[in-house]
Amino acid sequence: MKPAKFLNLWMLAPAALSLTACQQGGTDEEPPNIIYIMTDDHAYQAISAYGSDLIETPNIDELAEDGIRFDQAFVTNSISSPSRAVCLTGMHSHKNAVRDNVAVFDSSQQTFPKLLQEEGYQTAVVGKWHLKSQPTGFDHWKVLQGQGNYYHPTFRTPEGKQKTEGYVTDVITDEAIDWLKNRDSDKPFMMMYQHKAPHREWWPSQEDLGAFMDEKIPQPKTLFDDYAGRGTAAKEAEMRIKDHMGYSADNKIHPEILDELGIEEFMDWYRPVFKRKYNRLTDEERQKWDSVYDPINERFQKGPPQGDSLLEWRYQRYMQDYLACIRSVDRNIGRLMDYLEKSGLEENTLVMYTSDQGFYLGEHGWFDKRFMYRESFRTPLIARWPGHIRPGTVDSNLVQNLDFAETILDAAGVEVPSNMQGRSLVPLFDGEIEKWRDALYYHYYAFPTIHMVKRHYGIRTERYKLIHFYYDVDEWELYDMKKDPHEMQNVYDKPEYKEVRKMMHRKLDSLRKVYGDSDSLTQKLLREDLKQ
Ligand code: SGN
Ligand code: CA
Repeated sequence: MKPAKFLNLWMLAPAALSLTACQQGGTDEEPPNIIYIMTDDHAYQAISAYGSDLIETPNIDELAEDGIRFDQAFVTNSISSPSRAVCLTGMHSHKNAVRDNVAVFDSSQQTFPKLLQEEGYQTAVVGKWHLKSQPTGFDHWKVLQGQGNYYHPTFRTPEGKQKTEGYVTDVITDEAIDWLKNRDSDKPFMMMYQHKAPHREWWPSQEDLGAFMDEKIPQPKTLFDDYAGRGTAAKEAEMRIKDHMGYSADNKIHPEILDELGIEEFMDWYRPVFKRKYNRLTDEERQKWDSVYDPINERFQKGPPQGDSLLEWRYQRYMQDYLACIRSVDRNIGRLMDYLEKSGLEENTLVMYTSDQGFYLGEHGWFDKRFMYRESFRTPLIARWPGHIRPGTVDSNLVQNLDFAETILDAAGVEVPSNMQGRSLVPLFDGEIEKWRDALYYHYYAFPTIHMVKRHYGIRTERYKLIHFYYDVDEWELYDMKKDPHEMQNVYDKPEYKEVRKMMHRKLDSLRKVYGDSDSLTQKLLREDLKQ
Protein backbone atom coordinates (compact mmCIF):
# COMPACT_ATOMS: atom_id res chain seq x y z
CA MET A 1 0.00 0.00 0.00
CA LYS A 2 1.21 3.47 -0.85
CA PRO A 3 1.76 5.81 2.09
CA ALA A 4 -1.27 8.01 2.46
CA LYS A 5 -1.15 11.73 1.94
CA PHE A 6 -1.79 12.84 5.49
CA LEU A 7 -0.32 9.90 7.27
CA ASN A 8 3.11 11.43 7.17
CA LEU A 9 1.80 14.66 8.66
CA TRP A 10 0.28 12.70 11.50
CA MET A 11 3.54 10.97 12.14
CA LEU A 12 5.37 14.28 12.29
CA ALA A 13 2.97 16.26 14.42
CA PRO A 14 0.12 14.13 15.68
CA ALA A 15 -1.38 16.67 18.07
CA ALA A 16 -1.16 19.60 15.72
CA LEU A 17 -3.28 18.10 13.00
CA SER A 18 -7.00 17.73 13.43
CA LEU A 19 -9.18 16.13 10.83
CA THR A 20 -10.88 19.38 10.09
CA ALA A 21 -7.49 20.82 9.35
CA CYS A 22 -6.92 17.90 7.01
CA GLN A 23 -10.08 18.55 5.15
CA GLN A 24 -9.91 22.29 5.05
CA GLY A 25 -6.14 22.53 4.75
CA GLY A 26 -6.00 20.67 1.47
CA THR A 27 -8.14 23.04 -0.58
CA ASP A 28 -7.02 21.31 -3.75
CA GLU A 29 -8.23 18.02 -2.32
CA GLU A 30 -10.76 16.06 -4.34
CA PRO A 31 -13.95 15.05 -2.52
CA PRO A 32 -13.57 11.46 -1.35
CA ASN A 33 -15.22 8.48 -2.98
CA ILE A 34 -17.31 6.37 -0.67
CA ILE A 35 -17.88 2.64 -0.64
CA TYR A 36 -20.46 1.54 1.89
CA ILE A 37 -20.28 -2.22 2.41
CA MET A 38 -23.15 -3.82 4.25
CA THR A 39 -23.63 -7.53 4.82
CA ASP A 40 -26.79 -9.13 6.12
CA ASP A 41 -26.77 -10.67 9.60
CA HIS A 42 -22.98 -10.69 9.95
CA ALA A 43 -22.26 -10.96 13.67
CA TYR A 44 -19.16 -9.22 15.01
CA GLN A 45 -18.46 -12.56 16.73
CA ALA A 46 -17.58 -13.91 13.27
CA ILE A 47 -14.93 -11.33 12.34
CA SER A 48 -11.34 -11.98 13.38
CA ALA A 49 -10.66 -8.25 13.76
CA TYR A 50 -13.18 -8.44 16.63
CA GLY A 51 -11.30 -11.37 18.17
CA SER A 52 -13.47 -14.15 16.75
CA ASP A 53 -12.46 -17.69 17.61
CA LEU A 54 -14.74 -18.98 14.86
CA ILE A 55 -13.26 -17.72 11.60
CA GLU A 56 -10.43 -15.76 9.97
CA THR A 57 -11.59 -12.78 7.91
CA PRO A 58 -8.29 -11.39 6.59
CA ASN A 59 -9.76 -8.87 4.17
CA ILE A 60 -12.16 -7.31 6.65
CA ASP A 61 -9.35 -7.33 9.19
CA GLU A 62 -7.12 -5.41 6.80
CA LEU A 63 -9.68 -2.62 6.66
CA ALA A 64 -9.56 -2.44 10.45
CA GLU A 65 -5.76 -2.49 10.53
CA ASP A 66 -5.60 0.36 8.03
CA GLY A 67 -8.48 2.24 9.63
CA ILE A 68 -10.80 2.34 12.62
CA ARG A 69 -12.73 -0.41 14.38
CA PHE A 70 -15.75 0.63 16.40
CA ASP A 71 -16.23 -1.71 19.35
CA GLN A 72 -19.47 -0.21 20.55
CA ALA A 73 -21.48 0.18 17.37
CA PHE A 74 -25.20 -0.56 17.62
CA VAL A 75 -28.40 -0.40 15.59
CA THR A 76 -31.68 1.31 16.48
CA ASN A 77 -34.03 -1.54 15.52
CA SER A 78 -32.40 -4.90 14.90
CA ILE A 79 -33.99 -6.10 11.69
CA SER A 80 -33.26 -5.65 8.01
CA SER A 81 -35.63 -3.18 6.33
CA PRO A 82 -35.79 -0.85 9.35
CA SER A 83 -32.01 -0.80 9.63
CA ARG A 84 -31.62 -0.01 5.96
CA ALA A 85 -34.12 2.84 6.20
CA VAL A 86 -32.29 4.26 9.23
CA CYS A 87 -28.94 4.14 7.38
CA LEU A 88 -30.37 5.96 4.36
CA THR A 89 -32.32 8.63 6.23
CA GLY A 90 -30.36 9.14 9.44
CA MET A 91 -33.68 8.98 11.29
CA HIS A 92 -35.24 6.53 13.72
CA SER A 93 -37.91 4.06 12.56
CA HIS A 94 -40.78 6.10 14.01
CA LYS A 95 -39.68 8.99 11.75
CA ASN A 96 -38.84 7.19 8.50
CA ALA A 97 -41.89 4.89 8.89
CA VAL A 98 -40.12 1.58 8.17
CA ARG A 99 -40.69 -0.13 11.50
CA ASP A 100 -40.68 -3.73 10.29
CA ASN A 101 -39.91 -5.86 7.24
CA VAL A 102 -43.46 -5.49 5.93
CA ALA A 103 -43.37 -1.71 5.49
CA VAL A 104 -42.68 -0.12 2.09
CA PHE A 105 -40.00 2.59 2.18
CA ASP A 106 -41.43 5.94 1.09
CA SER A 107 -38.78 6.71 -1.49
CA SER A 108 -39.69 10.38 -1.75
CA GLN A 109 -37.91 10.88 1.60
CA GLN A 110 -34.63 12.68 2.03
CA THR A 111 -31.72 10.22 1.97
CA PHE A 112 -27.96 10.67 2.00
CA PRO A 113 -27.51 9.23 -1.55
CA LYS A 114 -29.94 11.88 -2.86
CA LEU A 115 -28.06 14.65 -1.10
CA LEU A 116 -24.74 13.41 -2.48
CA GLN A 117 -26.21 13.13 -5.95
CA GLU A 118 -27.40 16.73 -5.79
CA GLU A 119 -23.84 17.76 -4.96
CA GLY A 120 -22.43 16.07 -8.05
CA TYR A 121 -21.68 12.59 -6.74
CA GLN A 122 -22.27 9.60 -8.94
CA THR A 123 -24.24 7.11 -6.90
CA ALA A 124 -24.96 3.39 -7.13
CA VAL A 125 -26.47 0.56 -5.11
CA VAL A 126 -25.82 -3.08 -5.89
CA GLY A 127 -27.01 -6.14 -3.97
CA LYS A 128 -29.58 -6.44 -1.24
CA TRP A 129 -32.03 -3.56 -0.96
CA HIS A 130 -35.03 -4.98 0.93
CA LEU A 131 -37.07 -1.79 1.03
CA LYS A 132 -39.69 -2.81 -1.55
CA SER A 133 -40.04 0.54 -3.35
CA GLN A 134 -37.64 1.35 -6.19
CA PRO A 135 -34.31 2.82 -5.16
CA THR A 136 -34.19 6.59 -5.63
CA GLY A 137 -31.16 8.87 -5.53
CA PHE A 138 -29.02 6.40 -7.47
CA ASP A 139 -27.57 6.83 -10.97
CA HIS A 140 -27.26 3.09 -11.11
CA TRP A 141 -29.09 0.38 -9.26
CA LYS A 142 -29.24 -3.37 -9.51
CA VAL A 143 -30.80 -4.92 -6.45
CA LEU A 144 -31.98 -8.35 -5.35
CA GLN A 145 -35.67 -9.14 -5.41
CA GLY A 146 -36.71 -9.21 -1.75
CA GLN A 147 -34.29 -11.37 0.23
CA GLY A 148 -32.75 -12.74 -2.98
CA ASN A 149 -31.39 -16.21 -3.68
CA TYR A 150 -27.90 -17.53 -3.01
CA TYR A 151 -27.66 -19.39 -6.31
CA HIS A 152 -28.42 -17.70 -9.65
CA PRO A 153 -30.22 -14.71 -8.16
CA THR A 154 -32.64 -12.45 -10.02
CA PHE A 155 -32.12 -8.68 -9.77
CA ARG A 156 -34.41 -5.69 -10.14
CA THR A 157 -33.06 -2.97 -12.42
CA PRO A 158 -34.61 0.16 -13.98
CA GLU A 159 -34.98 -1.95 -17.15
CA GLY A 160 -36.85 -4.73 -15.38
CA LYS A 161 -35.89 -8.09 -13.92
CA GLN A 162 -32.52 -9.60 -14.75
CA LYS A 163 -31.62 -13.21 -14.15
CA THR A 164 -27.98 -14.01 -13.42
CA GLU A 165 -25.87 -17.12 -13.16
CA GLY A 166 -23.51 -17.78 -10.33
CA TYR A 167 -23.28 -17.35 -6.58
CA VAL A 168 -24.85 -14.24 -5.12
CA THR A 169 -21.77 -12.87 -3.31
CA ASP A 170 -19.62 -13.25 -6.44
CA VAL A 171 -22.32 -11.82 -8.71
CA ILE A 172 -22.79 -8.72 -6.53
CA THR A 173 -19.04 -8.14 -6.44
CA ASP A 174 -18.72 -8.53 -10.24
CA GLU A 175 -21.50 -6.00 -10.61
CA ALA A 176 -19.81 -3.57 -8.20
CA ILE A 177 -16.47 -3.81 -9.99
CA ASP A 178 -18.13 -3.43 -13.40
CA TRP A 179 -19.86 -0.28 -12.27
CA LEU A 180 -16.60 1.16 -10.92
CA LYS A 181 -14.90 0.41 -14.24
CA ASN A 182 -17.60 2.05 -16.30
CA ARG A 183 -18.49 5.04 -14.16
CA ASP A 184 -17.84 8.65 -15.14
CA SER A 185 -14.36 9.07 -13.68
CA ASP A 186 -14.66 12.87 -13.60
CA LYS A 187 -17.07 12.71 -10.69
CA PRO A 188 -16.61 11.40 -7.16
CA PHE A 189 -18.72 8.34 -6.45
CA MET A 190 -20.66 6.73 -3.65
CA MET A 191 -21.47 3.05 -3.99
CA MET A 192 -23.56 0.95 -1.63
CA TYR A 193 -22.30 -2.63 -2.01
CA GLN A 194 -24.73 -4.76 -0.05
CA HIS A 195 -24.54 -8.50 0.39
CA LYS A 196 -27.26 -11.02 0.95
CA ALA A 197 -24.83 -13.27 2.80
CA PRO A 198 -24.68 -14.54 5.51
CA HIS A 199 -28.50 -14.42 5.79
CA ARG A 200 -30.55 -17.47 6.60
CA GLU A 201 -30.72 -20.22 5.21
CA TRP A 202 -26.95 -20.02 4.83
CA TRP A 203 -26.21 -21.68 1.47
CA PRO A 204 -22.44 -21.58 0.95
CA SER A 205 -20.75 -21.14 -2.43
CA GLN A 206 -19.35 -24.12 -4.28
CA GLU A 207 -15.89 -23.00 -3.29
CA ASP A 208 -16.66 -22.91 0.41
CA LEU A 209 -18.77 -26.02 0.73
CA GLY A 210 -17.36 -28.10 3.52
CA ALA A 211 -14.76 -25.52 4.57
CA PHE A 212 -15.80 -25.90 8.23
CA MET A 213 -16.88 -29.54 8.28
CA ASP A 214 -13.79 -31.07 9.81
CA GLU A 215 -13.36 -29.06 12.98
CA LYS A 216 -15.41 -28.75 16.12
CA ILE A 217 -16.58 -25.17 16.25
CA PRO A 218 -16.32 -23.68 19.76
CA GLN A 219 -19.66 -23.28 21.54
CA PRO A 220 -20.67 -20.06 23.25
CA LYS A 221 -20.89 -20.16 27.05
CA THR A 222 -24.62 -19.49 27.04
CA LEU A 223 -25.65 -22.11 24.46
CA PHE A 224 -27.67 -24.02 27.07
CA ASP A 225 -29.32 -20.95 28.60
CA ASP A 226 -32.68 -21.68 30.26
CA TYR A 227 -33.70 -17.96 30.45
CA ALA A 228 -34.30 -18.26 34.19
CA GLY A 229 -33.06 -14.76 34.97
CA ARG A 230 -35.11 -13.04 32.29
CA GLY A 231 -38.74 -12.20 31.56
CA THR A 232 -41.39 -13.60 29.25
CA ALA A 233 -39.92 -12.18 26.03
CA ALA A 234 -36.71 -14.24 26.12
CA LYS A 235 -38.63 -17.36 27.12
CA GLU A 236 -41.22 -17.05 24.37
CA ALA A 237 -39.01 -16.01 21.46
CA GLU A 238 -39.05 -18.60 18.70
CA MET A 239 -35.43 -18.50 17.70
CA ARG A 240 -33.94 -21.36 19.64
CA ILE A 241 -31.49 -23.40 17.57
CA LYS A 242 -32.74 -26.56 19.23
CA ASP A 243 -36.46 -26.08 18.73
CA HIS A 244 -37.12 -23.61 15.94
CA MET A 245 -34.54 -24.22 13.24
CA GLY A 246 -35.40 -26.24 10.15
CA TYR A 247 -33.85 -29.68 9.83
CA SER A 248 -34.31 -29.36 6.08
CA ALA A 249 -34.13 -25.66 5.12
CA ASP A 250 -31.47 -24.74 7.69
CA ASN A 251 -29.61 -27.95 8.50
CA LYS A 252 -29.87 -29.37 4.95
CA ILE A 253 -31.36 -32.76 5.79
CA HIS A 254 -33.42 -34.06 2.88
CA PRO A 255 -37.18 -34.02 3.56
CA GLU A 256 -37.43 -37.66 2.45
CA ILE A 257 -35.16 -38.68 5.33
CA LEU A 258 -37.25 -36.66 7.78
CA ASP A 259 -40.42 -38.34 6.46
CA GLU A 260 -38.84 -41.74 6.82
CA LEU A 261 -37.80 -41.00 10.41
CA GLY A 262 -41.15 -39.40 11.21
CA ILE A 263 -39.50 -36.11 12.24
CA GLU A 264 -41.74 -33.04 12.31
CA GLU A 265 -40.50 -29.58 11.35
CA PHE A 266 -41.31 -26.53 13.51
CA MET A 267 -42.68 -24.81 10.39
CA ASP A 268 -44.43 -26.59 7.52
CA TRP A 269 -42.67 -24.40 4.97
CA TYR A 270 -39.17 -25.62 5.89
CA ARG A 271 -39.46 -28.71 3.65
CA PRO A 272 -40.64 -26.93 0.45
CA VAL A 273 -38.13 -24.11 1.00
CA PHE A 274 -35.30 -26.63 1.11
CA LYS A 275 -36.56 -28.25 -2.10
CA ARG A 276 -36.80 -24.92 -3.88
CA LYS A 277 -33.26 -23.90 -2.95
CA TYR A 278 -31.83 -27.32 -3.76
CA ASN A 279 -33.52 -27.33 -7.15
CA ARG A 280 -31.84 -24.06 -8.07
CA LEU A 281 -28.47 -25.82 -8.22
CA THR A 282 -27.23 -26.90 -11.64
CA ASP A 283 -26.41 -30.62 -12.07
CA GLU A 284 -22.74 -29.90 -11.59
CA GLU A 285 -23.31 -27.79 -8.51
CA ARG A 286 -25.64 -30.41 -7.07
CA GLN A 287 -22.98 -33.08 -7.48
CA LYS A 288 -20.50 -31.09 -5.47
CA TRP A 289 -23.18 -30.19 -2.94
CA ASP A 290 -24.16 -33.83 -2.48
CA SER A 291 -20.57 -34.91 -2.06
CA VAL A 292 -20.40 -32.69 1.03
CA TYR A 293 -23.93 -33.05 2.44
CA ASP A 294 -24.66 -36.72 1.65
CA PRO A 295 -22.37 -38.02 4.41
CA ILE A 296 -24.11 -35.66 6.88
CA ASN A 297 -27.51 -36.91 5.76
CA GLU A 298 -26.40 -40.53 6.02
CA ARG A 299 -25.12 -40.09 9.57
CA PHE A 300 -28.34 -38.32 10.53
CA GLN A 301 -30.44 -41.08 8.99
CA LYS A 302 -28.60 -43.74 11.01
CA GLY A 303 -29.05 -41.97 14.31
CA PRO A 304 -30.75 -38.58 14.54
CA PRO A 305 -29.37 -36.68 17.55
CA GLN A 306 -31.64 -36.11 20.55
CA GLY A 307 -31.72 -33.87 23.64
CA ASP A 308 -28.53 -31.93 24.37
CA SER A 309 -26.70 -33.56 21.49
CA LEU A 310 -29.42 -32.32 19.15
CA LEU A 311 -28.61 -28.75 20.17
CA GLU A 312 -24.89 -29.39 19.82
CA TRP A 313 -25.33 -31.02 16.42
CA ARG A 314 -27.59 -28.24 15.15
CA TYR A 315 -25.20 -25.58 16.42
CA GLN A 316 -22.35 -27.22 14.48
CA ARG A 317 -24.49 -27.54 11.35
CA TYR A 318 -25.61 -23.93 11.65
CA MET A 319 -22.09 -22.58 12.13
CA GLN A 320 -20.57 -24.75 9.39
CA ASP A 321 -22.85 -23.16 6.81
CA TYR A 322 -23.00 -19.64 8.27
CA LEU A 323 -19.20 -19.34 8.47
CA ALA A 324 -18.77 -20.78 4.98
CA CYS A 325 -21.01 -17.97 3.65
CA ILE A 326 -18.80 -15.41 5.40
CA ARG A 327 -15.70 -16.90 3.84
CA SER A 328 -17.07 -15.92 0.46
CA VAL A 329 -17.99 -12.43 1.69
CA ASP A 330 -14.48 -11.84 2.97
CA ARG A 331 -12.87 -13.15 -0.22
CA ASN A 332 -15.07 -10.92 -2.35
CA ILE A 333 -14.34 -7.85 -0.25
CA GLY A 334 -10.68 -8.66 -0.89
CA ARG A 335 -11.41 -8.77 -4.61
CA LEU A 336 -13.08 -5.36 -4.52
CA MET A 337 -10.27 -3.88 -2.43
CA ASP A 338 -7.69 -5.27 -4.87
CA TYR A 339 -9.52 -3.51 -7.66
CA LEU A 340 -9.46 -0.24 -5.71
CA GLU A 341 -5.75 -0.57 -5.14
CA LYS A 342 -4.92 -1.48 -8.74
CA SER A 343 -7.03 1.32 -10.14
CA GLY A 344 -5.49 3.91 -7.84
CA LEU A 345 -8.81 4.57 -6.14
CA GLU A 346 -7.77 3.32 -2.74
CA GLU A 347 -6.21 6.52 -1.50
CA ASN A 348 -9.13 8.83 -1.83
CA THR A 349 -11.89 6.41 -0.89
CA LEU A 350 -13.66 6.09 2.43
CA VAL A 351 -14.61 2.42 2.82
CA MET A 352 -17.10 1.50 5.53
CA TYR A 353 -17.91 -2.04 6.58
CA THR A 354 -21.01 -2.92 8.57
CA SER A 355 -23.94 -5.33 8.79
CA ASP A 356 -27.66 -4.52 8.89
CA GLN A 357 -27.61 -5.78 12.48
CA GLY A 358 -25.91 -8.25 14.75
CA PHE A 359 -26.85 -11.90 15.08
CA TYR A 360 -26.91 -14.72 17.63
CA LEU A 361 -24.36 -17.42 16.98
CA GLY A 362 -25.73 -19.74 19.63
CA GLU A 363 -25.55 -17.23 22.51
CA HIS A 364 -28.58 -17.91 24.74
CA GLY A 365 -29.24 -20.93 22.51
CA TRP A 366 -30.42 -18.61 19.74
CA PHE A 367 -30.08 -17.74 16.09
CA ASP A 368 -31.63 -14.58 14.52
CA LYS A 369 -31.63 -11.08 16.06
CA ARG A 370 -34.36 -8.50 16.97
CA PHE A 371 -33.63 -8.19 20.73
CA MET A 372 -31.96 -5.24 22.36
CA TYR A 373 -29.70 -7.76 24.09
CA ARG A 374 -26.03 -7.60 23.26
CA GLU A 375 -25.33 -9.77 20.23
CA SER A 376 -28.22 -8.51 18.11
CA PHE A 377 -28.14 -4.86 19.22
CA ARG A 378 -24.47 -4.54 18.40
CA THR A 379 -23.16 -4.56 14.83
CA PRO A 380 -19.71 -4.55 13.26
CA LEU A 381 -18.42 -1.19 12.07
CA ILE A 382 -15.05 -0.61 10.45
CA ALA A 383 -13.89 2.30 8.31
CA ARG A 384 -10.77 3.02 6.27
CA TRP A 385 -9.91 6.37 4.75
CA PRO A 386 -6.21 6.83 4.09
CA GLY A 387 -4.91 10.11 5.44
CA HIS A 388 -8.06 10.80 7.41
CA ILE A 389 -8.35 7.81 9.69
CA ARG A 390 -5.36 6.90 11.76
CA PRO A 391 -4.51 3.24 11.02
CA GLY A 392 -5.23 0.81 13.83
CA THR A 393 -7.61 3.13 15.69
CA VAL A 394 -10.00 1.36 18.06
CA ASP A 395 -12.98 3.36 19.24
CA SER A 396 -15.25 2.44 22.10
CA ASN A 397 -17.73 5.30 22.03
CA LEU A 398 -21.44 4.50 21.78
CA VAL A 399 -22.22 4.90 18.09
CA GLN A 400 -25.19 3.79 16.05
CA ASN A 401 -26.30 3.14 12.46
CA LEU A 402 -28.32 6.33 12.95
CA ASP A 403 -24.97 8.12 12.53
CA PHE A 404 -24.01 6.70 9.13
CA ALA A 405 -25.84 9.16 6.87
CA GLU A 406 -24.35 12.16 8.66
CA THR A 407 -20.90 10.59 8.69
CA ILE A 408 -20.94 10.06 4.95
CA LEU A 409 -22.28 13.54 4.21
CA ASP A 410 -19.72 15.10 6.54
CA ALA A 411 -16.85 13.15 4.96
CA ALA A 412 -18.02 14.32 1.53
CA GLY A 413 -18.20 17.92 2.73
CA VAL A 414 -21.96 18.05 2.11
CA GLU A 415 -24.15 19.97 4.52
CA VAL A 416 -26.00 17.76 7.00
CA PRO A 417 -29.75 18.52 7.20
CA SER A 418 -30.92 19.45 10.68
CA ASN A 419 -33.70 16.85 10.74
CA MET A 420 -31.25 13.96 10.70
CA GLN A 421 -31.05 12.45 14.16
CA GLY A 422 -27.56 10.99 14.34
CA ARG A 423 -24.14 12.49 14.69
CA SER A 424 -21.19 12.44 12.28
CA LEU A 425 -18.51 9.97 13.31
CA VAL A 426 -15.82 11.88 11.42
CA PRO A 427 -14.56 13.61 14.61
CA LEU A 428 -13.91 10.13 16.06
CA PHE A 429 -11.67 9.15 13.17
CA ASP A 430 -8.46 10.34 14.82
CA GLY A 431 -9.30 8.50 18.04
CA GLU A 432 -8.97 11.60 20.16
CA ILE A 433 -12.43 12.92 20.97
CA GLU A 434 -13.26 12.92 24.66
CA LYS A 435 -16.88 13.84 25.11
CA TRP A 436 -19.37 11.84 23.15
CA ARG A 437 -22.97 10.71 23.79
CA ASP A 438 -23.65 8.71 26.92
CA ALA A 439 -26.77 6.78 25.90
CA LEU A 440 -28.42 5.08 22.91
CA TYR A 441 -32.10 4.62 22.11
CA TYR A 442 -33.67 1.49 20.64
CA HIS A 443 -37.17 0.52 19.52
CA TYR A 444 -38.25 -2.80 17.96
CA TYR A 445 -41.77 -3.21 16.56
CA ALA A 446 -42.06 -6.45 14.57
CA PHE A 447 -44.46 -8.49 16.72
CA PRO A 448 -46.38 -10.71 16.28
CA THR A 449 -44.47 -12.27 13.41
CA ILE A 450 -41.80 -14.86 12.67
CA HIS A 451 -39.54 -15.53 15.71
CA MET A 452 -42.06 -13.89 18.05
CA VAL A 453 -39.76 -11.37 19.69
CA LYS A 454 -41.97 -8.99 21.64
CA ARG A 455 -42.15 -5.27 20.96
CA HIS A 456 -39.73 -3.33 23.10
CA TYR A 457 -37.87 -0.09 23.46
CA GLY A 458 -35.06 0.91 25.73
CA ILE A 459 -31.89 2.73 26.47
CA ARG A 460 -28.29 1.66 26.85
CA THR A 461 -25.52 3.50 28.61
CA GLU A 462 -21.92 2.42 29.03
CA ARG A 463 -22.86 0.17 31.94
CA TYR A 464 -26.63 -0.35 32.08
CA LYS A 465 -29.47 -1.33 29.84
CA LEU A 466 -33.14 -0.65 30.53
CA ILE A 467 -35.76 -2.34 28.35
CA HIS A 468 -39.55 -2.17 28.31
CA PHE A 469 -41.42 -5.03 26.63
CA TYR A 470 -44.98 -4.02 25.78
CA TYR A 471 -48.18 -4.87 23.89
CA ASP A 472 -49.10 -8.37 25.16
CA VAL A 473 -46.92 -7.93 28.27
CA ASP A 474 -45.80 -4.98 30.37
CA GLU A 475 -42.36 -5.96 31.64
CA TRP A 476 -39.26 -3.96 32.46
CA GLU A 477 -35.75 -5.38 32.44
CA LEU A 478 -32.55 -3.83 33.72
CA TYR A 479 -29.07 -5.25 33.16
CA ASP A 480 -25.81 -4.33 34.79
CA MET A 481 -23.43 -5.23 32.01
CA LYS A 482 -20.35 -4.65 34.12
CA LYS A 483 -21.36 -7.38 36.55
CA ASP A 484 -23.33 -9.41 34.05
CA PRO A 485 -21.84 -9.04 30.56
CA HIS A 486 -23.92 -11.90 29.16
CA GLU A 487 -27.17 -10.31 30.39
CA MET A 488 -28.40 -13.32 32.31
CA GLN A 489 -30.00 -11.58 35.27
CA ASN A 490 -32.69 -8.94 35.13
CA VAL A 491 -32.09 -6.72 38.19
CA TYR A 492 -35.01 -4.34 37.65
CA ASP A 493 -36.72 -5.30 40.93
CA LYS A 494 -33.60 -5.69 43.04
CA PRO A 495 -33.60 -3.09 45.86
CA GLU A 496 -29.89 -2.37 45.43
CA TYR A 497 -30.62 -1.11 41.90
CA LYS A 498 -33.36 1.31 42.92
CA GLU A 499 -31.27 4.40 42.23
CA VAL A 500 -29.89 3.04 38.97
CA ARG A 501 -33.42 2.23 37.88
CA LYS A 502 -34.56 5.78 38.58
CA MET A 503 -31.56 7.26 36.78
CA MET A 504 -32.14 5.03 33.74
CA HIS A 505 -35.85 5.90 33.61
CA ARG A 506 -34.97 9.59 33.66
CA LYS A 507 -32.46 9.13 30.86
CA LEU A 508 -34.92 7.08 28.84
CA ASP A 509 -37.62 9.75 29.16
CA SER A 510 -35.28 12.50 28.08
CA LEU A 511 -33.84 10.56 25.14
CA ARG A 512 -37.33 9.69 23.91
CA LYS A 513 -38.10 13.40 23.92
CA VAL A 514 -34.93 14.20 21.98
CA TYR A 515 -35.83 11.69 19.28
CA GLY A 516 -39.55 12.45 19.27
CA ASP A 517 -40.78 9.08 20.50
CA SER A 518 -43.34 8.70 23.29
CA ASP A 519 -45.94 6.39 24.81
CA SER A 520 -48.73 8.03 22.85
CA LEU A 521 -46.86 7.69 19.54
CA THR A 522 -46.05 4.07 20.40
CA GLN A 523 -49.73 3.35 21.03
CA LYS A 524 -50.73 5.11 17.82
CA LEU A 525 -48.21 3.15 15.73
CA LEU A 526 -49.30 -0.07 17.40
CA ARG A 527 -52.92 0.58 16.39
CA GLU A 528 -51.76 1.25 12.81
CA ASP A 529 -49.75 -1.98 12.71
CA LEU A 530 -52.66 -4.02 14.04
CA LYS A 531 -55.02 -2.66 11.39
CA GLN A 532 -52.83 -4.05 8.58
C1 SGN B 1 -36.54 -14.51 6.91
C2 SGN B 1 -35.85 -15.53 7.80
C3 SGN B 1 -35.98 -15.12 9.24
C4 SGN B 1 -35.45 -13.73 9.41
C5 SGN B 1 -36.20 -12.79 8.48
C6 SGN B 1 -35.75 -11.36 8.54
N1 SGN B 1 -36.40 -16.82 7.59
O1 SGN B 1 -37.91 -14.52 7.13
O2 SGN B 1 -35.27 -16.04 10.04
O3 SGN B 1 -35.61 -13.27 10.73
O4 SGN B 1 -36.00 -13.24 7.15
O5 SGN B 1 -34.38 -11.23 8.30
S1 SGN B 1 -36.01 -17.64 6.25
O6 SGN B 1 -36.07 -19.04 6.59
O7 SGN B 1 -37.00 -17.28 5.24
O8 SGN B 1 -34.70 -17.21 5.83
S2 SGN B 1 -33.85 -9.84 7.87
O9 SGN B 1 -32.42 -9.82 8.08
O10 SGN B 1 -34.17 -9.68 6.46
O11 SGN B 1 -34.53 -8.86 8.70
CA1 CA C 1 -30.43 -8.80 8.38
